[in-house]
Amino acid sequence: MFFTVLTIFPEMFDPFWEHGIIRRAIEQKLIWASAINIRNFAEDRHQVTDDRPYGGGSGMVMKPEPLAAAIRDASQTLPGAKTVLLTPQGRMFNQQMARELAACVGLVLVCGRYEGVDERICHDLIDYEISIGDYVLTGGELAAMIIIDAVTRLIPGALGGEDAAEKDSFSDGLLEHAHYTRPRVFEGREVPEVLLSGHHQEIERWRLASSLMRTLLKRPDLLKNRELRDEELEVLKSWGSQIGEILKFHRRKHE
Ligand code: 4FV
Repeated sequence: MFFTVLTIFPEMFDPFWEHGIIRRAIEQKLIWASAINIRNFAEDRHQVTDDRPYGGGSGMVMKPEPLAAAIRDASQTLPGAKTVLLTPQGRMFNQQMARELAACVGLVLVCGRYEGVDERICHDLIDYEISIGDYVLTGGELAAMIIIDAVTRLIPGALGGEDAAEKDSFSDGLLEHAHYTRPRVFEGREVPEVLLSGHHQEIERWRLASSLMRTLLKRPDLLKNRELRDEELEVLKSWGSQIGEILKFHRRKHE
């Protein structure tokens, strides 16, 4: 998969390309990634990429000409790649969108700065407007890194274990189960016995229960209108009957 980032601060990406899963994916030629300076496409000798907003007001706006030239150049270099503008106006990024983007041949990620980009860029040069959250950043670069990171780890082989990404939070719409590693006892807290049992079925059932409980407690919104798998239904029913017993006992005690 190809990633081209258009930014006035390409050097921000140097450390990003050189560490962890992203570095390994580049070394394994699972991804090709480059950050291009939009200033290279500004024709004036000061390579100006921003100007004052029409209608007045504070701040500056990114000029359309250098941006359009940069996007067209990147799109020619990456035939079939989708162009993405990182903006608070965009569709909210999530794991499902990461999966969709991972199916693309490439992404041209446009990073705004200042108050944003001239609106005329969005009309016919941008395929997707994506937001990473309802807050305002000083630039789209961090958002571009988040998208490249979340998409790259979904590329087969990027995480090492073939199926590692399938076990992700949100991969099945639930939060991930609790994780434990050595030591068996840490500051008086023990690792759940079942995880030491070697009973893979029991361990899978425990992990499912852990996932459901964490999702129920921390993100009940994720369970709303979500189809339950049989084994999930079984776990919730068992909890339901246990809660039923407790309530029955409570009612009897207070009649
Ligand atoms: C942003 C977001 C974001 C807006 C003006 C860059 C800034 C500045 N991008 N998700 N939230 N962008 O705040 O993606 O140009």
